[in-house]
Amino acid sequence: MDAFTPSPAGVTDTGSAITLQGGDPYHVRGRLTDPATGEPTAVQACWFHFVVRGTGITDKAPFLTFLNSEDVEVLKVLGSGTDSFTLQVLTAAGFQQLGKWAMPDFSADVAVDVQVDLPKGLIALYWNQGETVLKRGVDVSKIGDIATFRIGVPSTFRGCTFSQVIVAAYNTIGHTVRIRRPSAVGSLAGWSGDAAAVSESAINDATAISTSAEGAITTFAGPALPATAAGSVIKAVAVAARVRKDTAVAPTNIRAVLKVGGQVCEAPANVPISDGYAGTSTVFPKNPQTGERWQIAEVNSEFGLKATA
Ligand SMILES: [Ca+2]
Repeated sequence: MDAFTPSPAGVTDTGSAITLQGGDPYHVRGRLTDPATGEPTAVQACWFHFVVRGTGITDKAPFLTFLNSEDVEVLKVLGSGTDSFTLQVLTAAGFQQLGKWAMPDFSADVAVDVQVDLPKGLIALYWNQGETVLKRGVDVSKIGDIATFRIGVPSTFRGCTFSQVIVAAYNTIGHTVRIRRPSAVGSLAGWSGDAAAVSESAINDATAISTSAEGAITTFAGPALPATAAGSVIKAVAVAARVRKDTAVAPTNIRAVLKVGGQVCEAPANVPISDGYAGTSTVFPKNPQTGERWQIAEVNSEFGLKATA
C-alpha cells in the first residue's frame, strides 16, 4: 500500500514512509483496491500491517481507524490517557472496547498487525508480533465491510513515521517491504525521460517520463535486492508510480509491466489515472511468466509501464 490521500497539511510522503507532524486532523487515508483491476474494493476479511516510530504521546485521538464502504468508522485503535492504547469496535450497542494495553516505546520500530474476519466474528491485534487482543464472537453486525483505513496521530505525537503499510488477504505478521527505484533505463526505452526523473526518494513531479504513443513500453533496471532470509517467502511484487494524463486523446491510461525471464508481462488491467498526479500501485502476487511464487532473482528483473488507450 503506497497510494495515500493525505490531509491538507501535516503529512510528508518520502515514497517509502509517511511522516505526520502534529495531530488530528492530520492523517493519511488508504483505500483498499483489487490487485487484479486496481479498482476500489471492500472486504470481509483482511490483515493490516504497518511499522511505526515516533516520540511523545499524551492524547486520545485515533491512531488507526478502519471505515466501511459507507465511510462509517467501524474499528479504532486510540490512546487512553498517557500510557495506554485501546481497540474499539462499532457494535449494535455503540463502540465497545475489545482490549487495552500499555503504550510501548516508540523510539524504536513497533510493528502493528490487525486481523479482521467478519464471517468469524474475529478481531485481533498484534503489537510487535505478540498477541495483544484476540476476540472471537464479536458483534460485527454494524461493520458491514472494510473499505478504507486512516492513519492519524494524537495531537502531541510529534514526527510520527509509518512505513511498510500492507493490507492483505493473508497473515502479515513478520512482513517487510523492500523497494527498488530505477537506476538505469532498461531494454525497452519507449518513453522519453531518464531514470533520474523517476528515482527520487521524495516525491518530485517536476521531473517525469512521458509518451504520446499508444503501446509504448518503457522499462528500468534497479539495484538488485539481496537474497531473502532462510524460511522467508516473497508474497508479492508491486509496481508503483505517480501518474497523470495530459489530454483526452489516447493513450490516456497505463499498465504496469515486468520483464521476467526475457518475457514482457503486462498487468491484466489498466491503472486508474486522472488529470493530476496521483500515486498508484499494481500488485503481482505471483511471477506472471511462470505462475509460480516469486524468487528473488526474478524480483530483480526490469520493471516499467505501457501506455494504453
Ligand atoms: Ca520525478
